[in-house]
Amino acid sequence: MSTATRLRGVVPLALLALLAGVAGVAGSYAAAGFTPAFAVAPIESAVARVTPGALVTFAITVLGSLGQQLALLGAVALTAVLFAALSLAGLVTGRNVAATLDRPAVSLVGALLAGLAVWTASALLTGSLVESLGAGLGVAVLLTVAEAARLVDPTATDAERRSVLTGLAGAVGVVGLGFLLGRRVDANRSPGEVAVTGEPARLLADAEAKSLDVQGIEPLVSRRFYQVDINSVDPTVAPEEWSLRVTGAVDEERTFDYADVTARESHEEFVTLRCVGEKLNGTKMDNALWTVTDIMPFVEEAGLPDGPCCVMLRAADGFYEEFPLEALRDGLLAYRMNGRPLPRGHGAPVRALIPGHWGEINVKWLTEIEILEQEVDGYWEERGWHGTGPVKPVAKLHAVNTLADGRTEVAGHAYAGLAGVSRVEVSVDGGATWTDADLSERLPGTDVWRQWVHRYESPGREHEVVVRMYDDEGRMQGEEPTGPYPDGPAGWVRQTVR
Ligand SMILES: Nc1nc2c(c(=O)[nH]1)N[C@H]1C(S)=C(S)[C@@H](COP(=O)(O)O)O[C@H]1N2
Ligand SMILES: [Mo]
Repeated sequence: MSTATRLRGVVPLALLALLAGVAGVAGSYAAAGFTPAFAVAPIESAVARVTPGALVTFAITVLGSLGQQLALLGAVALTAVLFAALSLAGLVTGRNVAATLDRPAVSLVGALLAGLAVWTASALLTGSLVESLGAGLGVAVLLTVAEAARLVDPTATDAERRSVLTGLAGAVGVVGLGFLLGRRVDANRSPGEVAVTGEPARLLADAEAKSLDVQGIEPLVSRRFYQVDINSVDPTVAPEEWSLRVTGAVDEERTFDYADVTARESHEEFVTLRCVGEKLNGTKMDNALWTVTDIMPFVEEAGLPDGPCCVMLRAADGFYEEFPLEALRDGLLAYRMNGRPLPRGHGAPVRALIPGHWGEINVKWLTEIEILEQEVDGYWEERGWHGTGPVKPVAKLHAVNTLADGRTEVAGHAYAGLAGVSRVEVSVDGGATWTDADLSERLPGTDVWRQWVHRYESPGREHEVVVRMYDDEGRMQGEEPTGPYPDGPAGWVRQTVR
């Protein structure tokens, strides 16, 4: 056989294998939904772990959420290729055995072998034997159908092509079905609407009443709370299987379960979070009402000696952040958000809140509090960021409206963590003159943002609006603009308005 003929023989096999790989991913999604049992999840997090910090930073600061979508897409492709390689091995084995025995139908065994290999691989990757059946079935079904189409008349000149085309149709079917099934799995897992009552309802109503009547800015309790994760697929941790370990430099390591946390004295607290990696005038800053209990009693029950400087919080998604023990003293465990159980995307069943600090140390899906005698780097610090400290002050400008009376309305939020927000000033002439903006009434709490609004007679031409804030000590925020990397964006927000 000439090399060209040989190559021509390989192409349909490779195509079939690729289609099988795609069907395997679809089958995996059908069985697991968007959970860690989805075979793409461990691949994506493995890739994220080995990706150089500079590239991750580029993705965050330049690509934003597109970066995360690309990462997911890349992981889907990688998983499909992995499944395709296993499918190819199965296919080739099946056909070789069939040729040796001179019994063409035996090649169907290849489809079975491929399915078994993919099932095993997925189970090894995800640790979920049952859900991994979906991936194996997707592959086995697709290859069986395609091989069967070829076996109808294996010696015909178009046999391979018939097989590939049938495989293509099969893959379209499996992907469509997989998508529908996977979506159902996801929908079944999300909790229905729960009515909010009691203290949370009262506080949420209060926040709504205090929210400024302005189009285009989030109310004081965000309608859509931003989400930042190291992985696209979030952990699924049921309260009954959750536990929190207190480890490291303590007298005696302790483990607590969900009931231990929720049985404690709790209270409702407004806490604002902001991501160190966001743009200066970005949207990764939000506020919610959390049901919380203090973190320190758990540490003290394990016995906290005098020496340790620091703490490492670890999570079910493999995330970890380290910071001074001092900051943990104000730390909270949150298990409800806006009067409802903590959503999966925000760290269910229990997350940490570290008031006044950048979002990243507010570890979600918390599993371990490790007390340390020495400083070490956390996940983002290993990648060059310095996001464990207090947040920087900011006054954002998110709404520019024209009012019915022709005036211009500009508005946004101001936040400075525990330093508080006492005043926001606006300039509509590029910083030459300044006027006090109106502020929303304060919400109870020490780590909460405020809204500001300013209405003025438009000069009728292009002009530059500048915003700056003052904290509770009367300190004005710095003017100098800096990008997010490495320790968070700073400076006055400026915007050209016409
Ligand atoms: N386990 C875990 N906790 C995490 C993260 C994460 O990826 N994994 N992201 C952190 C970052 S960078 C931020 S800004 C906040 C965001 O919290 P949110 O997603 O609830 O808004 O969570 C922090 N806690
Ligand atoms: Mo963040």
